[in-house]
Amino acid sequence: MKSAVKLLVLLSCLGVSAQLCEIPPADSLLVGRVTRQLLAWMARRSPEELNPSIYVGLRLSNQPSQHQDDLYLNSLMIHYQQSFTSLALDHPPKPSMGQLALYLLAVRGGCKDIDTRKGNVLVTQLKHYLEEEKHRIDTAAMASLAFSCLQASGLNPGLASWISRASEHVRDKILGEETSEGYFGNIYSSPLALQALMEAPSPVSEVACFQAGAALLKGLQEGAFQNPILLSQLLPILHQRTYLSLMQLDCNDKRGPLEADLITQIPLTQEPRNIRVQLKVRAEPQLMFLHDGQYSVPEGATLEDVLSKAQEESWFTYETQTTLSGPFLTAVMGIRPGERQYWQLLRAPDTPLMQGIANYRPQDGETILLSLANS
Ligand code: B12
Repeated sequence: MKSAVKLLVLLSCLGVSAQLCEIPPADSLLVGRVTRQLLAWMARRSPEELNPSIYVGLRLSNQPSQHQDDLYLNSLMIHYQQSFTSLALDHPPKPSMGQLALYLLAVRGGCKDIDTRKGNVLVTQLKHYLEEEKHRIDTAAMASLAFSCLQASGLNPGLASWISRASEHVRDKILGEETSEGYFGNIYSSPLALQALMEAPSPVSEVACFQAGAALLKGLQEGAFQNPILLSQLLPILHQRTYLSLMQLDCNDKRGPLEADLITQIPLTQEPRNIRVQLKVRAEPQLMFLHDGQYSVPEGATLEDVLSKAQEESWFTYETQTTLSGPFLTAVMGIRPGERQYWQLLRAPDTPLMQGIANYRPQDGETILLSLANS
């Protein structure tokens, strides 16, 4: 089941009570900083930057303020309804199944009625997507959340023992992916994994939850989280909530603007020094590099800054597509990946980067390899 499909299952049974596995309490200044990061993303309202995941994350964290909430939710609703009811073939482009499922979660979180004519069109569209995608498999965390949701909803009494076994199976799979640092998979798959374990706790997961929570808080403190989707999966956990908590939200709450906290920006006293980064491009392992150049960028620059510098100074070219997670590299030197291919980001010789071009910051002397790979 694709993660978006599981999101849909979740959506259909948001009526369950959450049982929590504990993570260490988060420092309120840190929580304030993450909330502010997401609120800053919320200020971006261009159609391609509207992001239902951000709304869901904030809504599960007692934000945004009522005023920001109305504005953002309205923009989301107009955009998504137009995308599906527009007669023009691909203008604006139709949201993916995952985006549509997140949007419907956002509408639910915003206490709006989905059961309207326009809402029904979207739900029907989601069902079509679901039919097309039902044989694909990906993340265990989303599957686990979906099973917890089904289990608690009691909608399928005949399947109760099957669902229970499936839920235990995926929970064991998540626990089996625990790393020595305490993550499940890696730092970026851990927020959703923790949400899953919070909804399907067992005595076995108690210690693992606590350790993963501590590791995530450390990563967060060190600035490892920039991707808005991942931040919005993480913030609810800091409030001991999950996607399944959407149903228990108080629709009459009075949410105000976030109180100012004591975080002070550290002033930049010195011009950053320049570092050198080598950029190589290959489309086939055996062939020579299509591009190989060295570029000088300020220390702390992102990989996207390096690509942009390379494009300015050489024959190198690249294109990106805006996604809910940020810019995704779609073409390099005019080459667009074929079906089930993508441009993989590696630190030479063969270490895949764990962040995208907008968030990864290369070190001095590092070689980055853009490699056409199979997904
Ligand atoms: C599926 C997937 C892929 C597929 C996407 C293609 C497809 N047809 O589905 C492939 C294999 C191509 C892929 C590639 C990469 N991925 Co990926 N991917 C995922 C996954 C499992 C699900 C994404 C999704 O469906 N999102 C939900 C929908 C609603 O949002 P969406 O915006 O419509 O989805 C699109 C984007 O998410 C985009 N996408 C996928 N991965 C990435 C990574 C980045 C950085 C960006 C900006 C966009 C992006 O593809 C989706 C479909 O079009 C997530 C894990 C997760 N559970 O989120 C990791 C994840 C997003 N990927 C990740 C990474 C690191 C990458 C790579 C940078 C790996 C690499 N070293 O090359 C590359 C991106 C390189 C590039 N060209 O820019 C990380 C991001 C971590 C971070 N800090 O931001 C995640 C969280 C996995 C992880 N736990 O480490 N990915």
